[in-house]
Amino acid sequence: MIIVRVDDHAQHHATEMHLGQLIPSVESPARLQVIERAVHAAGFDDVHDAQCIELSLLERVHSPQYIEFLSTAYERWRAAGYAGDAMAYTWPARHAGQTRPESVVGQLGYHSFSADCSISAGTAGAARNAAAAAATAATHALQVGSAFAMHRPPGHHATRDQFGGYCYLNNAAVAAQRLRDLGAAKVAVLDIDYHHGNGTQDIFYARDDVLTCSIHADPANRFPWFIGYAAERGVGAGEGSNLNLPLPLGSAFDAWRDALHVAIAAIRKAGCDALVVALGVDTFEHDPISDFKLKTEHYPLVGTDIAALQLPTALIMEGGYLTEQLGENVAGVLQGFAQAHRGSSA
Ligand code: SP5
Ligand code: ZN
Repeated sequence: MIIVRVDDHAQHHATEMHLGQLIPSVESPARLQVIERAVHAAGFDDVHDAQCIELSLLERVHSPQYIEFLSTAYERWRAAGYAGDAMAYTWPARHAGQTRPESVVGQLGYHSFSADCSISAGTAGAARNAAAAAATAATHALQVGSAFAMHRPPGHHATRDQFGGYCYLNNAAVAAQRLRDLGAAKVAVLDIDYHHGNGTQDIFYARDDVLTCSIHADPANRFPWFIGYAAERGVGAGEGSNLNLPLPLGSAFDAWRDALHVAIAAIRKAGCDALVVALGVDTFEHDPISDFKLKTEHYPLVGTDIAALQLPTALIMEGGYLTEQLGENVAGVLQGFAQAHRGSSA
């Protein structure tokens, strides 16, 4: 398995609105340091730099207007004289028109859906590097069988033109689009982060060439609250190409693994020829913001189960917050996967 690394992620450290208080985001630079250390300690030494990502690929996933907004928002915010990180305070009211305000303050509301993250110095660059890592991992996956994009910030909450949930560019969607562009006829995205992959669902909702599956905490009780329900199955040509498997709060590995097997069966049935794994390990029993009950010993089994699909696979880092076992849990998935995946001789 190839490991794709990024530069400059530590310059992204946003502010999070948490139950009435602004705090440094739990999606911290320290997360990636811990993950990098554990992945290397586990013996993964085929490490490649992320290659620069073409704007044309990003624009097949995100709107050009949004990409431009992201890359200039922090400077515009500071130039307007505001302090701290760039953060919205007004979102479009229900039944509001589609007007996109001129001011950076209005645009922050237009281009975000939650206040758990903001745009700091370094956010645009780190997000771009993460998307680049995801695209690079997709390319390597087709060439050698599998690759892991080891980056932050995560991506699966970012929609075509909104950030939220610590996510700015949808790295998993970029990887899926890259796989399509390189010739995979049908791509599956399997999202195992604790939270629903709303952005990925949204981006591919009307498409039949990307099957999106997500196993997550019931949104009736957890972020992202308004999306992630089982009844959401896709629309138009994409009807039947979205599978949501919400689980009750407190779910343990047995129930979680049953859902994993449902998703894997759906991916097999759809005849997908490449796979993107949105790899969050915030399902861990001691995760500071989540409440599933997976244990460290379960993560290699997760990797093994996914490898049984025997598809070219790009594993894309998503959530999982700072705990003593964060790195070990990520490396555990990779090890379980690598041992069971036969890769490719191409
Ligand atoms: C990629 C990902 O896992 N995003 C999750 C975003 C969830 N944000 C809302 C949850 C708020 C938790 N706040 C934590 C404060 C810790 N004291
Ligand atoms: Zn998550």
